[in-house]
Amino acid sequence: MSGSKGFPETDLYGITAALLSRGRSNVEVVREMIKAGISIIQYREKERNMREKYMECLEIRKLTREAGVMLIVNDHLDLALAVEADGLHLGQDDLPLPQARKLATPRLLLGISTHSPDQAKAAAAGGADYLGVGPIFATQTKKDVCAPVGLEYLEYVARNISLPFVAIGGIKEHNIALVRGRGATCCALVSDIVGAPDIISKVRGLREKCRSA
Ligand code: 3NM
Repeated sequence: MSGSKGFPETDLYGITAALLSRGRSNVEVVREMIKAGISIIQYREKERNMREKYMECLEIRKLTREAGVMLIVNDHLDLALAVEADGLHLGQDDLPLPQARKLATPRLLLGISTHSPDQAKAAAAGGADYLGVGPIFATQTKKDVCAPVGLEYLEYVARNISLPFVAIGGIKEHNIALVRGRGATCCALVSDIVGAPDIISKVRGLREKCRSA
């Protein structure tokens, strides 16, 4: 997981999604993730307008900064810059990496979702700081995502790409040990964390499973 500027060595990467959060706001969920000891959090919110995202993300920036937690903003370079996030996470249909790099501050970490070896190689050549690798399993959380790539693509990245990466997609307490065992040191989760009634005990459970892998 090391080897690129600034990406933390950590086991879990938490991602927000208000609709899946049992009526809690993203801010409340982030507060719980921080208490649970998660050290990298992505602000991902598909249901709000930009002004609402800005206001919410600003509060999350304050919380994460106070806690020394890294904040990554999904999709929106302008939002990442406006709240002084630590990173931006792009999808394959977003602004291309070199253009984002040109507009970003030099310290902004750039991550990109990849779903195939060709995309991983292109991301490495295009200047990504870390990769999303998935979806490992089927997921309902991302609407326009491709079919699961399974553990084979994860193994390909672990063996062939020297950038840090996070495995993502359908990862939950019951299968995280399998994903770890196939080469992922860091796993990104949405629904299993934000949808947990008790986020702190969920994270504890996930970490126990990670340690057993
Ligand atoms: N990106 P859950 S899968 C945001 O494969 C996202 O790039 C994916 O949500 C990718 O943990 C995904 O609830 C959704 O399955 C992950």
